Amino acid sequence: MESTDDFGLLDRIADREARVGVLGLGYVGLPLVVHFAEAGFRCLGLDVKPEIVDGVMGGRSHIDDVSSERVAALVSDGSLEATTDFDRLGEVDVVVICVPTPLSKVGDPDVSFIVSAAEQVKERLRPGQLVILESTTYPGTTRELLQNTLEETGLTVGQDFFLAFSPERVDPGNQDFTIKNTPKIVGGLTARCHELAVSLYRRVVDEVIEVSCPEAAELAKLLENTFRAVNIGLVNEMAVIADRLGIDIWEVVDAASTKPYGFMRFTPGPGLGGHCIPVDPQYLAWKMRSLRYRTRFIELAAEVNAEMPRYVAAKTTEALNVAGKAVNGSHVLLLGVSYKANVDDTRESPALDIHTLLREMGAIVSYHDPHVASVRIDGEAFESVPLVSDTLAEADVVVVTTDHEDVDYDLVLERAAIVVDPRNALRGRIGRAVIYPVAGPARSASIPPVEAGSPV
Ligand code: SAJ
Repeated sequence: MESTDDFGLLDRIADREARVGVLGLGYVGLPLVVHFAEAGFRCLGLDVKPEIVDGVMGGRSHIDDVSSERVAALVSDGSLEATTDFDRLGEVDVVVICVPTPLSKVGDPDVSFIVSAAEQVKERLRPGQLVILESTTYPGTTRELLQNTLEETGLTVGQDFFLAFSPERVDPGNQDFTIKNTPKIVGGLTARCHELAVSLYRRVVDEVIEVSCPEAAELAKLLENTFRAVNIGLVNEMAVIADRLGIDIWEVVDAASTKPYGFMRFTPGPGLGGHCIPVDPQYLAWKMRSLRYRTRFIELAAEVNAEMPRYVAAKTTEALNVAGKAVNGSHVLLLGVSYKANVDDTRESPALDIHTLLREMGAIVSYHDPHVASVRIDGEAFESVPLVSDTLAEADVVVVTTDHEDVDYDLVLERAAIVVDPRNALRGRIGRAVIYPVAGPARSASIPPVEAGSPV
């Protein structure tokens, strides 16, 4: 039974009188709550970590994309508060849940953060509240998990409280696409839920994309990131194919990328890192396994991508062999341990797998990463070494595992003996070093260039 009454919430949203709570102040929640506050709403950020809450209340941001100045200004004018006191959830008209959705140790979805957030909201749920889930999750979570938990209060969705799903589309470090100018998908449980959620986001984003139900919104997000995982898997398999054929994969990708329609550029690499792309598709695979359906593209892409660290370790072995050296006892310098260029995040980074694989083969492995001063790998702590002539000269081989922009590649070219370059960070350049791309022939100033017209 749909409520005719929205408890005046629609008007309070329109007048920006509605109080907005954001549960989870990580790389999604903090930018979001700051954005709502800057749009004129009085906001309450909630997090289980006192250090995060104290930081916000002290006018400090722990997220690169949000400056401390912005946080401080909002806290001092009273439009942003943060607390660990979840009893205060009753104060807000809107609760947006932005908690992590990782994988468990066995690779299944870990929705424990959503479950605990739902329980926290349930204990303070009152008539008239709008609850929105933004965390990436499998289709059905909002309806099966959140609605059921919240209705244990005896309140009814669409009548007493309102519920919707709107996937986060925060791309850390992206200066071009912000919360405001990135279209926001919204799917409500009922018409009234939908109307309220759409109205809320229309006040803070340029474009709201309405879908018919939360499941469509949940699956749209998974399609976006599964699309990436599968295409990255495809281009990685193309790299292996090109290598077998003696063809430079980067030349092939660059050439294919000139097609002005019907093609989208992806580039091969040492594997698939980050907390989104390797993870999100597994939420869909898990859900479909429960419905006895195998998501073959997701599984195959995961297999190909997971194999790439081993492929790079094999390339490194090959490069040492050509130089008459065994991996065992060789000094290997990895350039970059974060999962992609110019970030400091090492979650699921393929560089860590490569580090482990080479050490298992007896190599002495060190790393240099201007963004990561230290990292734990298999329980052992490692520190970034300075990128200077000596460290390059001491290395039997250098592997470019992350193509950070702020690395002195000129020095690498001139001081390293051998470079394995799965990221094509050296962009085809020639120098003293013998360079092994992820696919295709080695090159060096001392190797005569390949005659044009024939595969290498
Ligand atoms: N990668 C490749 N080849 C590619 C692209 C990526 O090997 O062509 C690797 C990266 O090195 C990294 C992993 O895949 O290890 C994931 O890279 P990513 O570029 O997808 O970066 P993420 O994980 O930061 O993805 C986020 C996602 N944003 C959200 O979920 C809101 C994704 O949807 C964005 O498209 C992506 O950022 C982006 O474009 O930066």
